[in-house]
Amino acid sequence: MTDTAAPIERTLILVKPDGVRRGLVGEVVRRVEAKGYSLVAAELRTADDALLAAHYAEHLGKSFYQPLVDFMASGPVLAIVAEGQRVIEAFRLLAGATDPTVAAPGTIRGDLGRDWGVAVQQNLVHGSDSPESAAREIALWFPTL
Ligand code: D4T
Repeated sequence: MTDTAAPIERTLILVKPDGVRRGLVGEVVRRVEAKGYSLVAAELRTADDALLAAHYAEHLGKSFYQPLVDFMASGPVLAIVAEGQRVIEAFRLLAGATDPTVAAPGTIRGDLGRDWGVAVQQNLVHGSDSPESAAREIALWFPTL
């Protein structure tokens, strides 16, 4: 069996409003770069309702949808496109489990996150979960890329 080279991928990373408020932008970027991935784009911006509705369309109708959208619009996020072989999978592992209280130590959420009263809402970062999600999310956040 031949081992073929993995294709170069791109993923959308968001440092959520809690991460920006806590001054953790540099720490998240440091971990992405230290792991060996390249930044393709980065922009600090406050997302509007239309962007968040599109980004979180899969969660529409869930009990946590509106509180999540309100939280995500509560301040600026750092939107990043990062690139490299298997970066989608790798950033999900760097981020750790959705619930920061139980996310493994060593991960962004596990090292830096906790339950502040809304168990899994303020979990510092988002990362695309598949190549299809990455393409959809990058087109939403960086339509000119
Ligand atoms: P994201 O999409 O932000 O990288 O998170 P995950 O992939 O780890 O988790 P998710 O899609 O299940 O949830 C998306 C987003 O919704 C928030 N959330 C989630 C919430 O506020 N309450 C909840 O009960 C759940 C399940 C956190 C992340």
